[in-house]
Amino acid sequence: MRQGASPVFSMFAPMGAVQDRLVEARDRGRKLLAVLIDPDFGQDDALLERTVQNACMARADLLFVGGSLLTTTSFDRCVARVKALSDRPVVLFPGSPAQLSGHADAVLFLALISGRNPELLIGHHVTAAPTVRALGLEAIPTGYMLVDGGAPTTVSYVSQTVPIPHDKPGIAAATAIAGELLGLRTIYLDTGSGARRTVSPTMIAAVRKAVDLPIIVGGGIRDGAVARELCEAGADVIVVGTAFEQDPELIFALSEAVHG
Ligand code: 1GP
Repeated sequence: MRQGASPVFSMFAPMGAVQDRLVEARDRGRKLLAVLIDPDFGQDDALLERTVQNACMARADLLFVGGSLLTTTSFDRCVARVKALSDRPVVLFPGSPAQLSGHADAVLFLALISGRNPELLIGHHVTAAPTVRALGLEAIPTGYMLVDGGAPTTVSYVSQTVPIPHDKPGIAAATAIAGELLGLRTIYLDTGSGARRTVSPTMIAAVRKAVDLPIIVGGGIRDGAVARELCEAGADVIVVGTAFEQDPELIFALSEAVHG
């Protein structure tokens, strides 16, 4: 059961509510901003509080929590704190089956479809599924595609997968179509946290043309003009983590750019 819900949450409460928001945003051409909170970073209570409060004040649409490699043992506490501080849907972006919490509203149930690591295509899902069900979390079947962002990232190392080359939009489009045909409900194009380069607008446009699914884009996004360009190419949700850790006030400009 979800615990610690704020009264404001009732707007988003029904199962499937987060997925519905993604589809509605795509249908209406309304772009969404997701703030990614790394639970290791979230151990600093004051910084976490400031980041979440800024996210709410700046009208960020979603709060993602997760990371590909965590050192904290207080993942659940971090999610509970984010939920208690915010009136936004809290969505888990788990790097492993250990990153589940009943304090969240939903989980991106990620299949790393750009890779060929069976554990990340089905193994971790089998491990996590009973807990996801028991917690009553909304699971959003997500085709996660790692794209080369100019240098190896933690996620490429930890997942032991080869990213899609940055200049191969056709591979990304074919992979996204496969994900859609397999029944996945959203596509996440990511160059990884702190990447030097974002996913290219050309690749986003190719994926947009290939599938109807909502498209989430993250990795290396640091300024509003770039975020806007990625939205115009077809991204429905822009995810930013590292840039807000470095400058929590940046969220206001980014939010304005994304919301247009
Ligand atoms: C990483 O998409 C996210 O998986 C966000 O990346 O930390 O570079 O913003 P950044």
